[in-house]
Amino acid sequence: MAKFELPKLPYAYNALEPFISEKIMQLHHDKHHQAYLDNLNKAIDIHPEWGEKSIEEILRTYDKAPDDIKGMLRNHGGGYYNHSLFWEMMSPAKGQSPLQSTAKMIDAQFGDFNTFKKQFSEGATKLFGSGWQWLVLDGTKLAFQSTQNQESPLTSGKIPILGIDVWEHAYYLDYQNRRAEYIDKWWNVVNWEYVEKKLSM
Ligand code: MN3
Repeated sequence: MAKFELPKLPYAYNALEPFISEKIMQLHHDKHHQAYLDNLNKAIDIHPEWGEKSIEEILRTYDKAPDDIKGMLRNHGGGYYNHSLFWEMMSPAKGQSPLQSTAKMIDAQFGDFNTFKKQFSEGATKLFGSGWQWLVLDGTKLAFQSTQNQESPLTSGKIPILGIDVWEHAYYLDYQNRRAEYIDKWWNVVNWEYVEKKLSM
């Protein structure tokens, strides 16, 4: 019995154009996200007791899982969770800016928004291979984190606030090898309302 389900995209496939194309969103959600989900559910079929945990709990504790599903939980559980967040972290309401408490926290931690944006983008650009660049809560402080493959910030005790997928499947059809350009355009579709809500939780 499949425990986890594919969340619906909270907007139309073409809603993030011209920054992220309909074609990418279709493949990314319907094929890539679906594959992470299917493989996560396969792991849970092998050891159903792991299906009694939330995905967050799985990602915090998979190190204690049996060896035959540990890697599946890390890679596919992480991929399932990261993409579920990623769709929510973007919005068709293009060109938003950080809202009140977010702006305040960013200024306090990084000096100003442009410095924050530059450092986040640099982290995303320099990440070697496939992975994610995150803004996380580390205790009560905002911090950057780069993770390889589908590793979740939850595994190292951080809370993901905002993240960008820099796997080639996230941008290759639109930007080919120009990752920096993809990152630059991606700022247009950041869902700052989502970030504000996460930070006031
Ligand atoms: Mn992806």
